Amino acid sequence: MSKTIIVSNRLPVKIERNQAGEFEYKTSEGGLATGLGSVYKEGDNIWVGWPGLAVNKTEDKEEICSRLKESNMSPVFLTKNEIEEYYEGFSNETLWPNFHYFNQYAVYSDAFWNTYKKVNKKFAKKLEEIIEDGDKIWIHDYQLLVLPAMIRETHPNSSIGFFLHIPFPSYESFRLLPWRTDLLTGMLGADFIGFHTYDYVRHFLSSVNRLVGITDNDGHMNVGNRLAMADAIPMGIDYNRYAQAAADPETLASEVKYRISLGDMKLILSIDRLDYSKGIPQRLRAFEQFIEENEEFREEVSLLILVVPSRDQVPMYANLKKEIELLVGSINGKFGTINWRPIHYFYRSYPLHSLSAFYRMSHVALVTPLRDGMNLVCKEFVASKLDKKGVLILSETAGSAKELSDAILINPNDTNQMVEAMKEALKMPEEEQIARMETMQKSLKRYDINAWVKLFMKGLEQVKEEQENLRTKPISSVVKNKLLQEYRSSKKRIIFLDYDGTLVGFYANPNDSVPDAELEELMTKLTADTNNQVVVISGRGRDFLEKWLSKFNVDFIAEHGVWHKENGKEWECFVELDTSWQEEFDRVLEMYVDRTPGSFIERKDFSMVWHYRKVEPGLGELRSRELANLLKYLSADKDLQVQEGDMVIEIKNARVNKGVAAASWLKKNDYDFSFACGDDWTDEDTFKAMPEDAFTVKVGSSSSAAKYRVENFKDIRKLLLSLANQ
Ligand code: GDG
Repeated sequence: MSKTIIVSNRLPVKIERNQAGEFEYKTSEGGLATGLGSVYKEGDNIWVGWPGLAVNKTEDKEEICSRLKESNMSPVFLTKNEIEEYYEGFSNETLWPNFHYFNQYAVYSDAFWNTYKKVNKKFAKKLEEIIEDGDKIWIHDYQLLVLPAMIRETHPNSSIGFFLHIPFPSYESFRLLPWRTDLLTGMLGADFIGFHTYDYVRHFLSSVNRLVGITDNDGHMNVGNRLAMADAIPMGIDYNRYAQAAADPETLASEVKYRISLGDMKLILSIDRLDYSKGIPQRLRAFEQFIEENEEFREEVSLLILVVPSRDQVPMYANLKKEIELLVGSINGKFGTINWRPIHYFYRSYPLHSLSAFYRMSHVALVTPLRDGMNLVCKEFVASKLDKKGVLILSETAGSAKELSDAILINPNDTNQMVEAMKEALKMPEEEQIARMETMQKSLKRYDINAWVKLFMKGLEQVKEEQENLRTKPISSVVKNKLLQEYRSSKKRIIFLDYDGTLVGFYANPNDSVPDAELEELMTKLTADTNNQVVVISGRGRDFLEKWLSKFNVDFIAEHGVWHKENGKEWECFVELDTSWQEEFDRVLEMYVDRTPGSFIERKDFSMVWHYRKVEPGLGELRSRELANLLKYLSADKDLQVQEGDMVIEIKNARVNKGVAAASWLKKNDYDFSFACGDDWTDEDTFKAMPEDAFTVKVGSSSSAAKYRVENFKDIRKLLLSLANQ
C-alpha cells in the first residue's frame, strides 16, 4: 500500500542524553507535529528529519534509528559542520533574513550553499531507501528548498508536495540571492507548492516567471513536461487542543497562582521566539510611549512579555537579547512604582498549561512582528478565550492578518498607531470584543490544523489527477488504425489545423513561414475530399492566411477567433471589439523595440504581438520578462489578455479565443468525425472545445488537453497525409 512521507529539517522529537549517558526521547508538542500526528503515526507512514543532536558513534546511531522506527520516524544524521553551515549558516543566516526582508543581515557564502546542497542530497539519499511507487512525499520549509528537484530526478513520477512556513519575499528581495535560480528550480521539483498567503504565492510566481521564464495560468505552471501548481493554504492551529487546555484544571490552578502575584492588573501579552523579525524592541518602545502618554493606565496595565530562547550564541541574537533587556530595565526603572511593575519579562519557555493560563488571563495580545510567515501565537490566543473577552492587536505583516481581519490591525513600524491600538483595545466595549472574537473563533475552528492537512493533501492529489488528464500519449499503431478506420467510415468530417508550429516550423521572420511544396501537396489532397471541411485556425492576421492558403478549399479562423471566413464567402468579424487600448500599448511596444535590437511589432486588427525570436539570446528573454509584467499591469483594468508564447508576447481581447471560435464552427453541422491539431497554449482552448470522441493531437511534448501527441510539424504532416490518402 502506498504511504505518506513527511520530510522536515527537525523530527517531531527532542532527544537528549541524560546524566547516565542514556538517550531520552520527548515528543514535540509544536503545532506542526500535532497536526501531522494524524498522518505520520498511521500505518506505514513515516517522518524523516534530523533528530536534533550531533551523534558520531555508529552504535548510538543504530540505537536511535531503531527506537525512532517504533514511532514511525527515520533520522537523517548531520555532522557538526553540516549543522553549522546548512542549518545555522545557509538556512538561518542567508535564507531567513532574505525571506523576511532583512537583507542587511544576510550572509552570502559559497561554503554555506555547498553544504546546504550536500545536506539536501543527504535527505534525498535517505528518501531513496524509503520511497516506493505511489507514495506521497510532503516536504516542509526553507531548509529543504532544493530537495523536491533532487527527488524528482530519481523518481520522476512521484507525488511531491512542498510547504513553505515563512514568507516568500517579493522578487526585489529574492533576486539578491546569488543562488536564486537553483533555489526556484529546486522548489519546482514539487507538484504542489503551498504558501500561507496569496501574496507569497504571487511573489513566488513572479520570481519563477522572471528568473526561470515559466509563466503561470492561475497558479498552474508547465515545468518541462510536467504540470505543477502553487497555491495559498494558510496553516491553522489544533483549535480543540488550545480550547481544551484553557478549560483544564491545571491551567486554572496556574492562573489562580499568577493572579495572586499580579493582583487584578490588566495584562497585555507578548510571546515570541528571540528573533529580529518579531519586532520586540519596537513593541517595547510603543508600550513605553503608551504609558508615557496615558497616565490613567499606569498601575492599571502591565505588559507580560515572554521571549523563547533561540540562537542566543549568535552575536546578533545576543545583542538583540541585550537590547530587549536594557529596554525592559529602563522602562521599569523609569515608570515602575512599589505597587506596579510595568513590564514582566521572562526569557524561557513554559509548559502548555502555563502558556494557556497566560492566554486566558491577558486582556490584550500584542502580536506585532515586522514580518512573520503566519504566526500561530495570535491564533492560539483567540482559541483560548473561552468567554470570548479580549482583544487581539495584530501586525498586518504577519500572514495571519489575512485571516484575522477582526483583530486591530497595525503597521509595526508605526509607533503612534500601536499606541492608539493599545488604547482602543483596553477601552473596547465588551459586546464588541465578543463579536470580534466570535468571528475569529468561527473561522479558526473551521480552518484548523486538520483542515489544513486535508486541503494540502487534496491539492496534491488534484495536481496529480490533472497531470494524468493532461498526459497526452504518443499515437500508437492501434490508435492510428482506429483513426484511419473512423476517417474512412465517416461522411461529414471537420478538421481544425493550427498553422505556425503545426503545419510549418518556426522562422526568424514570421513572413517566411509560407507553405512549401510538401505542405501544398498535403493541403491539396486533404481539401480535395468533399467530405472534409478543413478549417485553418490561427492567431495570424487574415491577410497572411488569405494570401497563402486561400487557393485551397479551406475555412479560416484568424486572429485567435476574431475573424471568420467560410470557403468562398467574405470575412466576418465574430464580435466587434474595442481597439482604443492599442495606441497606449503601441507606445510601450515601440519603446521595447527601440531597446531590444531584432524585436518587432506585429499589428493585427484586434491584437498586437511583440516578436523576439531574432533578438540576441539572453537579452530577448530578459526584456520579455520585463515587458510581460508591464503589459499585465497595464491590462489589469481592461478586457485584455497578455499571453506569452514561443518567442512572442501577444495582447488580445480576453473574450475571444480559438475555443469559442471552434465551438461556433462545430455547431454548423452534424459531423461524424472531428479532428484538431495544434502546438501551443492557444490551441488548448480548441482541444477543450472539441467533442468527447474527437481526435485531438498536440504537436510537441509539453502537457496538453489533447489526447495524443506527435513530436513536430513533420510528424503531423505525415499523419494528415495518411488520412488524405485513404
Ligand atoms: C514558522 C514561521 C509560522 C512559544 N512559546 C512557548 C511556546 N510557543 C509556541 C507557540 C506557537 C509556536 O511556539 C510559535 O509559532 P509561530 O507561528 O509564532 O512561529 P514558528 O513556529 O517559529 O515558525 C511562522 C509557523 O512556522 C507555522 O507555519 O506561523 O510564521 O516563522 O505554537 O505556542 N510553546 C510552549 N511554551 C512556550 O513558552 N509550550
